[in-house]
Amino acid sequence: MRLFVALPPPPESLDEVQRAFLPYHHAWPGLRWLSRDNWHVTLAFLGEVPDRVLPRLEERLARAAARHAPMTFSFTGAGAFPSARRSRVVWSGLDGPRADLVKLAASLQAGARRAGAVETDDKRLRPHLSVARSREDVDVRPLVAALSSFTGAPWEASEIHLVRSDLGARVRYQTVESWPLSRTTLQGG
Ligand code: 2AM
Repeated sequence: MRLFVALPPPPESLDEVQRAFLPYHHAWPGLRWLSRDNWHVTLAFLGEVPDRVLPRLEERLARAAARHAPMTFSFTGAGAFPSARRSRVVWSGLDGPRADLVKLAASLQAGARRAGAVETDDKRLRPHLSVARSREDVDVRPLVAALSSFTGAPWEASEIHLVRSDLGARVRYQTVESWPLSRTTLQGG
């Protein structure tokens, strides 16, 4: 099955992002706005994982989650991959302890690899919430500029989800399992 690990932001925070982008939908017909039900912050893309690897994978992810503490983020502005001038993916960014998030993602990826998930995407994480995609390059610089002052309320990232992605006419995401970020500051290191 095709799997990834993600942070599920709270619905109120997704509402804020949705409200911020909504006024621009009609002006950008080249963008395909993603279903709000599917919005998430990807931490690690694991690719195709054999069923037999799942128990070991879940053990490793649980262990990695337990080694990290909850973190506070807020959504901020807009950006695009690979660039605003030639965008294929439009996203909102995350303000907060990005270095901690990158560390969490690296530890999830390392755990997944050790468990036998061999297709993990090892590119360095650039934390974002994807909201739209396009098949062609779209110059979204005016959209990025218009949303530059958007900042959502702070929210706590306190758990990770292992999500199954079923590709088809309509992409479907289903949470397989979730674990709390349960390190307390008292435990140290
Ligand atoms: P995204 O985070 O920009 O939306 C499932 O495909 C999720 O994993 C999506 O959220 C997707 O992009 C993310 N992802 C990260 N690396 C990926 C890759 N190499 N292939 C497909 N999706 C990837």
